[in-house]
Amino acid sequence: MKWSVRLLMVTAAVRRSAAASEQELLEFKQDFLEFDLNKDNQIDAQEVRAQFKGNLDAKELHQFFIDVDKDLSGTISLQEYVDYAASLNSGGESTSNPYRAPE
Ligand SMILES: [Ca+2]
Repeated sequence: MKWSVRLLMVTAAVRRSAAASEQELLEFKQDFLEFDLNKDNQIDAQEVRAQFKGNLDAKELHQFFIDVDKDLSGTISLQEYVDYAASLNSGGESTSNPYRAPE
C-alpha cells in the first residue's frame, strides 16, 4: 500500500511544478474572499490595509497594487489576484498566464 501513497506524492509534485493546480486555485480564491470584506468581488486599497492591520506602509501598499492591479483599475479582481498568487508560487517565471479572461 506504501507504493500508492508514494505515487500520489510524485503526482502531486509534478502537478505543482506546472501552473497553479486546481487545489491552489481554490486556496487563492479563499484568500481573495478573505480580503474582499464588502463582497463586491474587488479588493481595494482599504481592504488590503484592513487585512494587514497597519503592518503595511503606504509604499508597500503602492507596490502591491503595481504588482497585482494589472489593468490599473485601482482595485484587484479575483483574476488579478489569482494571477499574482500563481506567479509567486511558480517563482514568477513568466508574466503571461493562461487564466486571464478577456475584459
Ligand atoms: Ca471589495
